[in-house]
Amino acid sequence: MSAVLQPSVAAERKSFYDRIGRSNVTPLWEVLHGLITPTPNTPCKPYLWKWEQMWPWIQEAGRLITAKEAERRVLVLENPGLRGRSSITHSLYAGLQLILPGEVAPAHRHSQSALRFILLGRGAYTAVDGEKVTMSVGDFVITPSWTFHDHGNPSDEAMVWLDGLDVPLVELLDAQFMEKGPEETQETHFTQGDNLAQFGNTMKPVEYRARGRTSPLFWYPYDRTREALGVMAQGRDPHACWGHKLQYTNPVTGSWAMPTIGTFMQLLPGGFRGKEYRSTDSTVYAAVEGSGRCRVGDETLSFGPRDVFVCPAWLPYRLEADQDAVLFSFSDRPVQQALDLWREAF
Ligand code: 1HN
Repeated sequence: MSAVLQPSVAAERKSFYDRIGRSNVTPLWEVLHGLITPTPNTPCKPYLWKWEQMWPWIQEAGRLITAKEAERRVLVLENPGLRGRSSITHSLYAGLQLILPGEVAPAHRHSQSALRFILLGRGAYTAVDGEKVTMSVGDFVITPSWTFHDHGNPSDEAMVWLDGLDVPLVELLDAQFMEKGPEETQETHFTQGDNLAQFGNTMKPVEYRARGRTSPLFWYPYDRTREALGVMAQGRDPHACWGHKLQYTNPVTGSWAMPTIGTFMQLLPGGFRGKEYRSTDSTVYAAVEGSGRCRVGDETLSFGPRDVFVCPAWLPYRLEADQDAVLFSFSDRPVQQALDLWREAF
């Protein structure tokens, strides 16, 4: 509003706002410019969680509480601009989950979709609607909305993964439901490898009928993804912004692997100096191999294996690699694209 106002006009307006305010009415002109901004005005800040700092805290959590008692023993990665809201971006949740040898995390299901990206260990499993997969570092695993899931670690190593969920998005829509499973641990009825055999070979069982948009393939093992990126890097020039980047897909529809969360893996060749990039989907990155930097705003986030960092919506950033670096990432891009909202610029 204009800076100089006659005191009488200002007082009249104030009194008007107060009167209508008591009946839950408010003038748009006082808030319009903060509401509809020329470019995204996200509370999300760039941030880096270093594994070397997180790992002692994860181990400490392991001594303080069991997986069963906690239901899920997770340290939530809260964006500094969204403290107290269990959010790593405005629309997404992320946390680091620890499951120790011999532990189980009991079965439950919820409307929120979840992804697991394995950072440490091998041999723990997740069971999704009666199908079990054993996981290793770099694997991407999906728990579709409203499917029962429990985790267990029969191995002799601690396992840590990055959980990514659409919790804030589902909360915004007030569409959440949750229930505990009838048993702590699901009876599983397929052998390891069955899910990949059915859907992981550009084929599908003839009798398959989709139950939703989420990929029926729920385990994307790292060795296949890494091999694909390695072969691409041998024969092609990297993209100037993102190097060699693959998007995980639902093999039956060719669309996103998850309806609300887009997931990616990219390889930045050693010495890569990426050009500036921005997009409207705030993005969470987890480094798998190699080291490098993300230059975002006036900050430099130096990443190595198992570090997690966030690039907020529309803030330009550049990626750099020292040796070949592999980055997993996720964002709400499928939602924005479905609503014709997504933009990128480079
Ligand atoms: C959940 O179900 C898991 O199943 C992990 O491992 C983290 C965070 C919020 C809500 C549900 C899991 C979660 C979660």
